[in-house]
Amino acid sequence: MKKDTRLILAMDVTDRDAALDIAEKTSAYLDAVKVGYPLVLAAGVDIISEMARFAPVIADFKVADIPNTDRLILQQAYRAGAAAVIVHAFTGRDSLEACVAEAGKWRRDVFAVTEMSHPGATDFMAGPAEDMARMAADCGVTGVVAPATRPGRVKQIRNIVGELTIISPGVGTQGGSAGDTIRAGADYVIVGRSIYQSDDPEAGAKQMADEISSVL
Ligand code: OMP
Repeated sequence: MKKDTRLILAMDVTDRDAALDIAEKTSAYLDAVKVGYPLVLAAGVDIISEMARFAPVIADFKVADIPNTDRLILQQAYRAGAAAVIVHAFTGRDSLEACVAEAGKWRRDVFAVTEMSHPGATDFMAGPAEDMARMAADCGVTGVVAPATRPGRVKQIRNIVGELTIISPGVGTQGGSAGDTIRAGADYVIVGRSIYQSDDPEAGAKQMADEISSVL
């Protein structure tokens, strides 16, 4: 993945044409676009290759199953044109290893979720998040997902994963700040609604990219 603007747009837009229009308008400011269930279920899996015309696509399928099912899901995501897939780490080492092996076959990336960004993540996920980050690094993932809503946690997870890539959602609508998240050690921030729901997504993406570059 290129590391230019360090901005990943979460394209949780459920209208295919609107999503493609926003991708085209914002692509100059994006290092990647993240596509998940909302858009893929609305528009079909071909939306991944259509989006890939504008930016590398991270398929956010939060894969969380037994190793064989995980492997099959990643295979389909990469076949559809995804540059990377997001998987859960809580399913354990064997499942994560299957994901890393499949990513390796395709020479693509895989990111493992540690602690999520929403308040409910503190109910269960926060406790084992550092162990999950350690295991994910040990399994050979490309990187991990860590919460921009808690920059302190990004910093702690950075200490665990070393040079691995950290991508951080929760900036904007969820309350996180792009600058604080990058300063805490994230490589990229993931931003959705505060860009795609704004009156001018292109200006919104530019503003976010400028904010990031101001702290680099
Ligand atoms: P906004 O809240 O609209 O900026 O979107 C954030 C995006 O990041 C959504 O696509 C979420 O599904 C995703 N996300 C989180 O918000 N929190 C997480 O902990 C993990 C993810 C993710 O894996 O991308």
